[in-house]
Amino acid sequence: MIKKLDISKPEARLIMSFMYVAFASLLIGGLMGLLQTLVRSGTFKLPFGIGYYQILTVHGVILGLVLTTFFIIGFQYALMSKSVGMSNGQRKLAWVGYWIMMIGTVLAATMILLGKANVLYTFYAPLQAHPLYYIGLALFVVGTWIACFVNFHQLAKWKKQNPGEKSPLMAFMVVINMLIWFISTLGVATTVLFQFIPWSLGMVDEINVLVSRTLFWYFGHPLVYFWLLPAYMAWYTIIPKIIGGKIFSDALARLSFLLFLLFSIPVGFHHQLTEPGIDPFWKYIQVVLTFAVAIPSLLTAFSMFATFEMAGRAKGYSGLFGWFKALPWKDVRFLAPFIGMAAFIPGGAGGLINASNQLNGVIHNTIWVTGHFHLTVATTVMLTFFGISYWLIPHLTGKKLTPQLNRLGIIQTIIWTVGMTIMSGAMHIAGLLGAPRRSDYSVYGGTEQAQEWIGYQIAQAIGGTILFIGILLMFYIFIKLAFNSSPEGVEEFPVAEYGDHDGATPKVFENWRLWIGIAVVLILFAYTIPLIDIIQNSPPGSPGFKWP
Ligand code: HAS
Ligand code: CU
Repeated sequence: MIKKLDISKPEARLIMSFMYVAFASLLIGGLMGLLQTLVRSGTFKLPFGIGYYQILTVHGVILGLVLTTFFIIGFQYALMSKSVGMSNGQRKLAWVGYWIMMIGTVLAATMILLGKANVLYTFYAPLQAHPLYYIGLALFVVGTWIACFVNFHQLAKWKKQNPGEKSPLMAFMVVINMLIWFISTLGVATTVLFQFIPWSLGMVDEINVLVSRTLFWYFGHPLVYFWLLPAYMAWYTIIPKIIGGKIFSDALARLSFLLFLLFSIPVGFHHQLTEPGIDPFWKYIQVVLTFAVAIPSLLTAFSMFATFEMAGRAKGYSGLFGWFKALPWKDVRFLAPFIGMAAFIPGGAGGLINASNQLNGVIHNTIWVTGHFHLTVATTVMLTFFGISYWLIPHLTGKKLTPQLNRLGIIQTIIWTVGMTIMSGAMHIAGLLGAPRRSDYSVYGGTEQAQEWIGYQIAQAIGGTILFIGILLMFYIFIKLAFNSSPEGVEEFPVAEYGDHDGATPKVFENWRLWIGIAVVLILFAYTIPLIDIIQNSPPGSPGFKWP
């Protein structure tokens, strides 16, 4: 039996505060996305002197950093409250983290809206933003560190109160994700504090571009797993309950998360394969490690199929694919994350293409990459986050997911799937034809090659418009879930149980010193020599350039 705790009213208020920010971000960021696809279709011009790179920065920062991080930290607090509990002191500290994140967000957002930070979410040097943009980002990260320590403290306290017991699966997973986040944000914090802030303040004239990008991608790749792992948490610990099944294997789930801790960080070079100045040998090593980090995702795919099949067989469905019919297709809490899983088959395959050196030369800096991350983060992760919201929001607000809202949710899921298939599909194809990413509309002097892209850009605008309708609908559903009065009781927080056959989990899985130690050794191995090489042999630094 898995022990379950209740989420108290003050805890629910804390978690909901994160959710409000997440869904407000969805609306604003989604609108920017719509505008981008319209601009790129060549049929629309931005009014009031608003710049394309300005809205592109809003889109990336508010969806990629703000929405995801607020949702994830809120959801993770919910998992922790449910599995190990939260003390009053921990909750107060969590609020401090929340407000620091908010101040950071408001600072950075203000600078973007004033047009003083048209540098995109990757803020590549030598593009330079206003110092307050970087200071805002730094504060945001500090706020998230407080969340890390609250989560670590929650599990440590539970362990002290339950000596010798295996930590609850949900809490184990949250702690791993926050370890990945903490270790990787050290890189981005270093470049922001020691390179970008002094440089943007004019204290130094030049910035070492390659060092800054390397430190960014040291963070930028683990960032995508920080987004993905909360989706996996729901797949492993929640979905089995929703489909009337059991967790396939506790040990396999933990192993997969441990492998993420080891392999998600020492791989940032796969975003820099085309950059000169990094020794090819170390690019090769990090590509090998990148292929290693696909393994826990393959384990997860295996676990999901096993969970589905076991649930179907237990309900009496037989035959090779009979179990497929046993899945609750009309339950949006299942359907949305399931489509997310299905999208990860092409999404993950695209990732493996990106990571292959020669193929990366074909797709790097093309809109194929944009197609890749709209399948992964904007479909796999987002549809799972929506799937979570359908039960989490009403659970926290004391409401119920009514049959009408469930139906609207299914329509929302279908709209998202159709819109994303059109948009991301068109992006992948246009990318193969050479269409660049991160770029305003241009006919490139009317060249023949650029002509080929136009049709796909119009398709992207059509997909983007459908997606925006999906965002409006999701926002409406969120408001209904949070505020609609429903007399029918409170939505359940689904927590899956273990199957009868689930064997023992090796004790070594909880040896944190060992796993963090191996993770650090791998990071030092993959980064020390190339970083020293980059620092010693870099060309002179670059002055800043500001996008008008
Ligand atoms: Fe990626 C670029 C490589 C996964 C996000 N990626 C990006 C960028 C983002 C991003 C945002 O190597 C752009 C950054 C920028 O602004 O420049 N990516 C990979 C690899 C993986 C991968 C190897 N990416 C992700 C995930 C993301 C994400 C996850 C977000 C959440 N990516 C790259 C590379 C680049 C890159 C290069 C740089 C490109 C360049 O040149 O700029 C792997 O983790 C993928 C492993 C996944 C699998 C799939 C397992 C399948 C599962 C589903 C099971 C389904 C079921 C349902 C059970 C092997 C788990 C069954 C249903 C049925 C209907 C049958
Ligand atoms: Cu990556």
